[in-house]
Amino acid sequence: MSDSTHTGQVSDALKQSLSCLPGGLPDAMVERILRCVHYEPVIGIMGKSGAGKSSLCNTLFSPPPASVDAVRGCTRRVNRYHVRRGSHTLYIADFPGIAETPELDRQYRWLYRAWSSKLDLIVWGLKADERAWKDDLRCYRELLNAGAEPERFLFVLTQADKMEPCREWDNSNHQPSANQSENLAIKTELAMTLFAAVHPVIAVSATENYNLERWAEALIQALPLNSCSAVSRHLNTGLRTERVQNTAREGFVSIAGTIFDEAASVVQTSGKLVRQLQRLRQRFLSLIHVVWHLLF
Ligand SMILES: Nc1nc2c(ncn2[C@@H]2O[C@H](COP(=O)(O)OP(=O)(O)OP(=O)(O)O)[C@@H](O)[C@H]2O)c(=O)[nH]1
Ligand SMILES: [Mg+2]
Repeated sequence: MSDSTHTGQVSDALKQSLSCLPGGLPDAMVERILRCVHYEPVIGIMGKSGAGKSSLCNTLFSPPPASVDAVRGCTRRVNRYHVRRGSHTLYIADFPGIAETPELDRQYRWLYRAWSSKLDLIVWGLKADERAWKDDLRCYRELLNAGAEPERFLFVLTQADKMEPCREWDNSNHQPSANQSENLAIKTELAMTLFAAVHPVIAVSATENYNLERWAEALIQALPLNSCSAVSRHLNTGLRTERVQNTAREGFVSIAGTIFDEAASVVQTSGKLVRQLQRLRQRFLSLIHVVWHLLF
């Protein structure tokens, strides 16, 4: 069955469940719900050149959208990838990396500032084996000073397999050694402190497929409520874990609750009606919970 058939059936069922509300309220509420369903999030990927931003972005989607270069910085402008699944669209803004040359840096820092307010979330790649994050810190603080909100940033430790002692990486199980794990934990803690990160910092390796499920869960948790379901829809099947789906579903139910409360506030309420509205709200949100997987 197509996306639009599902959406049509769900929208009819939702309107039916709200039919005791007066006037055009059920239609208006369902229209707001559908606007959230078709919301098109934009996720930005920022950080130093060669941090592995494009590679990380490629682990999310299939076929991989970004180009990757081993030596030269290869993202020169903001590549805006359009990812479609059924009637749903997600935009990925893959940014050129900072700290390549001072001239490019001036341009790129301007670019980061111009875009930061347009993004639902900014994933900031920090290379795990990098000794100095001074350029990242400077650029991040500039963005905060220009008004960016710290909760919009999700820092991620990239290329975890290169963490010292890198020769100890377990190539068969794609896991760090005990020494590497210890160093990764120290580096993760350092990133949390230096950047005063709002969301957990997680160490991943895109090429080794290491810790990507945990990272996808952190990504969905860090997103604003209005975009987490829409983003979850586009994750590669392996990354759409039970926890990812639960978090996204709860986020959407919470948005539906807000839509219900705003609509209910215009209804004249007596004591009896308040109790009826509470029961209706519960039934409506249970229905949203059940039909979520048909919408996303
Ligand atoms: N070992 C290892 N190499 C990686 C990993 N992620 C990326 N790389 C390699 O690091 C190099 C740079 O990766 P990119 O994804 O192009 O980095 P970028 O941050 O997009 O670089 P710019 O576009 O220059 O800003 C490439 O050779 C990748 O193959 C990883 O998790 N492990
Ligand atoms: Mg790139």
